[in-house]
Order: sequence, then C-alpha cells, then structure tokens
Amino acid sequence: MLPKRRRARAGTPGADSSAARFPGVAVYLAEPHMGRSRRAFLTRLALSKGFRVLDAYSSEVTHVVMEQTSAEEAARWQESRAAPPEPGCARPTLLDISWFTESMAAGHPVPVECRHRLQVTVPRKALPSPVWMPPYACQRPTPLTHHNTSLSEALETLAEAAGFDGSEGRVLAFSRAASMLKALPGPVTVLSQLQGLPHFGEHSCRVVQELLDCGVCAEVERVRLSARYRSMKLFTGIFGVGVRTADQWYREGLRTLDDVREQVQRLTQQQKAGLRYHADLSIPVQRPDAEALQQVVEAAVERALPGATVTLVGGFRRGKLQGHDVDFLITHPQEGQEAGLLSRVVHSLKEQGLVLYYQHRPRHSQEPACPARRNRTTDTLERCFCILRLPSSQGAVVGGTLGPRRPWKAVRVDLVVAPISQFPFALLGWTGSKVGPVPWGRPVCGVGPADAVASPPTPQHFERELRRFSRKERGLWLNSDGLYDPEQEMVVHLATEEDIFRHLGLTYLPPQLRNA
Ligand code: 8DG
Ligand code: CA
Ligand code: CA
Repeated sequence: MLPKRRRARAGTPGADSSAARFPGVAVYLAEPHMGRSRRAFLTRLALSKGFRVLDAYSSEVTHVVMEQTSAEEAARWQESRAAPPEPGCARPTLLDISWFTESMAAGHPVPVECRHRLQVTVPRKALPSPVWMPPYACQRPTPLTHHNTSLSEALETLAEAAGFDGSEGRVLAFSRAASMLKALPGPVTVLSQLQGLPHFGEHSCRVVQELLDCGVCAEVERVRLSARYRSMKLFTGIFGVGVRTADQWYREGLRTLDDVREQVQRLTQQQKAGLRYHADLSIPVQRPDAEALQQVVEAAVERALPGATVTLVGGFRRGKLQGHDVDFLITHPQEGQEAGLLSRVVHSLKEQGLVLYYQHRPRHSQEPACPARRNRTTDTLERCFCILRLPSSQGAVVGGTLGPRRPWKAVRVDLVVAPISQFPFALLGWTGSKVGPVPWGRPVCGVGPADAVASPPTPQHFERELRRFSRKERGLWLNSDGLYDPEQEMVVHLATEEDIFRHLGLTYLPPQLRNA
C-alpha cells in the first residue's frame, strides 16, 4: 500500500505529463495564503481542464500560482525552495491567481502578461565596498553565469572593437576589466565598489559609470551600430577569416557576405568552405549536438586505434550550453601510439560521408631551433580543423527560406591529438577560456598569422592570464604543449591539470570556474 501522499500523486492524472493537454505547462499551487481545501479544489478544477498540476515544487514546475501574496513574500518563498537555476534554465514564473482563473475560464493556459506576474525583485547580495580581487584571472574562480553581465558585455564589445583596430593594449585593458567583473561575488551598483581593483582604468570606469547611471553607454552603442564593427564581426565570423583579412576587405569597401562572394577567386579553400556553410556555422552548436558528435568521433577513434580516448574540451568542458564549434582532444595511454592516428580518424569519418571540409595540420617539430617557440601562444600539437556533417535528430529538415533544406547540418569541429605526456597541458590549454586574439596575427618563429587559427576573436582570456602568470610570476613558459623552465633549459613533466596548478602555486580551478 502506498503512503497516502504518494498514492494521491500516483493517481493524479495531472502528475503524468503524457496525460496533460498542455505538456509545456506544469502548475504548482503554492499554499502560503491558500487554504488546503481551496488548493485541493483548484487542483481538481485544473486537472479536469487537462492541466498538469504538480504536487511538489520541483525543477519541472513552469508556473507557480499564488494568492494574496506580495512580491517580496513570493521572492522569499522561491529563494527558500530553489537552488539557483542551471545556466540557460529559467526559474518558474511567479503568478498571481488571476492567471489561473483566466486560464480556467479560457480552458487553456493564457499567455502570461505583465499584470499576471508577481513582480519580483530578486534579493541581491550586497557587494562589499571596496572589494578585493587577485590580479590574474587564473587566481580567482570565474563561473559561467555571474552578476555583472551587462557591464562585462559592454567592455567586451570595446575589447573586440579594439582587436579589430589592431590595438592590443586596449584589448587587454578592456578584457581584463570585463573578466574582473565576471568574478565579482555580487552586482556592482556604485562605482566606488571597484575602487582599488586592478585593471580598472579611467576609460573602463567611465563606461561602467554611464551604464550604472543610464543603463546604456553611448560609446558602446555607437560601436555596436558602426559599419566597421558590424562588417568586421561578420567577416571574422567566417571560418578561416582573421582580423587582418577582414580589415583588408573592409578597407577595400567590402561590407556584406555577397561582397565577399564576388571575390571568390581570392579566397582560400578554408574561407570558401566557411562561406559555403556560413548559414549553418553561424548558428551556435548546442550541447546535444556536441554529445552526438562525440559519439561519432569516439567510434571513429576506436576503429582507428583501440584504447585511444576522446575528451570534449573547449567551452563545452567549461559548462557552456552552446559554442561556435566543438573541440575534441584525443590521446592514447601509451606514448607514441597516437602517431598517424588523426589521418586514420579523418579517413574513417570521410568513408562515412561525414567530412565536408578538413585541413590537417601535422605536428610541428618537437625540437625547435628557436627557443621562443616554447613561449608562443599557438602550440605544435597535431590537429585537424573540420566541418562535419551532423545528421539532424529524427531526420528533421534544417534550413529556412534562405538556406537549403536538408536532413543534416554543417558543424565546425576541431580534432587535436596529444601524446599522453603532453595530455594534461593540452587539456588545460584547449579547455580555455581561450588565449584571445593576437590582433594582427604577428607571425612567431615562422608560424602563420592569426588568420591561420580558425576561430573568431572573442576576448575571453583565462589561458592568456595563466600563461602570463606563469611567465611573470614563476619564470616558466606554459602553452598547450607543456611547461618549460628557461633557466634550467628543461621541460617540466606533470601528470594532471591539478599538478600543473600546484606546480605554479595556484589553487586548482575546475573547468567550470575558468570562464574568465
Ligand atoms: P566556443 O567554441 O564555445 O565559442 O569557445 P571556446 O570553445 O572557448 O573557444 P575555441 O576557439 O573553440 O578554442 C578552444 C580552446 O582551444 C581555447 O581555449 C584555446 C585553445 N587553443 C589552443 N591552441 C589553439 C590553437 O592553435 N588554435 C585555436 N583555435 N585554439 C587553440 O590551446
Ligand atoms: Ca569551441
Ligand atoms: Ca575550437
């Protein structure tokens, strides 16, 4: 015999989503001022109309209905029951009983309007003033969601625009300030809270002040709407196009994708592929797509070399729900076994008809004639920049009125191979957040310009800061290849990411806290 409460739930037609007429809606009637018998009556009424009514408050609830409850009380009630929502998942809407009664009268859930909402000001934790923060992004946790999004996004826009103009100093200044805001334990409400924080120069402070006063910053809005920023963003969003090429096109008067298409004879193979699949590639890749691709890549790797492993890295490893591409790091527990693996993996994917484009970059020599190679941002690991064909789930047709309609979509995928001895460094490096743009792609010891690095120039910078910390504070050179001690002229061997943090004298930060 089930306990009374479970029995009731099990027998409740509305508790089963398949039985409900409105599967996207799960109502929870909150008691505070709603007597038990009234709640039971309203529950029966809603169930009879085909609504799903949940007995207990859970993450499934989409609509919380309250009666005679103030906004503050509602907010307190919610805070006491719910953990902060997962990134990308909204909290359920807190509604007055008027939404419920109108929905019952209509026989279906009516659209939520402003007047139905219990206007809730979520209580915000006050930020101590002034607040203290360590100067390097690798010395402080930076979660994916934070308290100062509009401020950090404004500064990142200015950093990006500075990158488009080749101004590395301003890129660093704005991205360091933005990154600091992301790490703060509460929302900035007055400028004085930033007093004494490193990286807040006069310009960044002015932008923050204007945003706090007016909600918008004229300079940022001007940049966002400017023809140059828009074209540069459009061009650098094409796979294979870096800042230098985008700038050249802009100077020549090109503004749109059609302008670029007219210059097709000048494009590299990579850029041609980028343009061909631009419609698909400009839509963010979602996590389920990344997971589906992981299975495809894992199967190909297992066929090519049993025992080799595939790790999802990049933004998805940091907990992002979407990204501009999917990054996989491949290794084998036995050093040297990975040699030749990538060609076989790509061959296997090609045989399945999944490869739309690829550019294989073999491993650079391990013994560089030029020691500065050890100190560069791009690494020597073997990799393949690909565009793969991902069949859409259940054969759904993708593409709208403008694009082709077909049961698959093109997705950018980076495959990187590291020998097991370099794996922890490659894992750390390819998890990011990334090393940010080198605005004009200065060639380093014969390595190609930034245009050769197929990724859009967004100013995230955990890795850049980690490498800077390592060099300036510890005298060690870190990149995705390894850690080098220039004084001892030797490579430092370490087995895990945790070991690398420890060796650098840093507290370990898991990937989800590296969203600087
Ligand atoms: P997104 O795709 O979610 O938009 O962003 P992401 O996953 O954080 O960035 P990414 O551009 O895909 O780069 C992933 C990581 O790879 C980033 O932290 C930097 C790292 N990385 C290296 N070496 C190289 C390289 O030579 N080229 C590129 N593009 N990334 C590299 O360690
Ligand atoms: Ca990525
Ligand atoms: Ca990538």
